[in-house]
Amino acid sequence: MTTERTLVLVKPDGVARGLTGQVLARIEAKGYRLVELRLLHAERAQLEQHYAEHQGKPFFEPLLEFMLSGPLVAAVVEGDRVIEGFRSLAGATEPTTAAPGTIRGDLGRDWGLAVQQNLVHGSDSPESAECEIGIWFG
Ligand code: D4T
Repeated sequence: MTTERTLVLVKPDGVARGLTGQVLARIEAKGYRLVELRLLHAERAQLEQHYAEHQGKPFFEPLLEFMLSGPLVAAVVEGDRVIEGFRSLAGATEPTTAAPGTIRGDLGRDWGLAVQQNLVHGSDSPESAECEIGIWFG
C-alpha cells in the first residue's frame, strides 16, 4: 500500500504574494486530495520543532523570522507516493536553480536574503510527515 499523507506549507512569501490558490491548484491538478487545510500564524515553538534539524545553522534564525513574518497555509495532502510527488512538484530548495515547471522554478526567485524564501514546504519522509502533521494539526 503506497497511499500516504504529507504536510504541505505555503510559506508566508507564498501567501503574501497571493500564490496560495496556484499552489493548491497544482496539488489538485496532479490528482492529490486535500484532507486538511488551515490559514494560521505559526508559533515559534512549532517552528523550532518543525525545523529542529536546522538548529544551530546560520540560516536558522532568519528562517524562523521569515516563517513568523505573516500567515501561512498548512495542508495535509493524500495520495499514492504523495511525499515524493509533492517534492517533485515543489522543485529544488533554491528557486534560482529549481526546474521550470515546478512551483519554485516557475513562481520563486532569489531575493538576496539570509534565508531562501522558497514558497512551499513538503515533508521528506513518512516519519517526517507523521511528525509534522502532528505539529501543525495536533
Ligand atoms: P523545506 O524544508 O522548507 O521544505 O525546504 P527544503 O526541504 O527544500 O529545504 P531544507 O529543509 O533543507 O531547508 C529548510 C529551509 O531553509 C532554507 N534554507 C535551507 C536556506 O535558506 N539556506 C540553506 O542553505 C538551506 C539548506 C530553505 C528551506
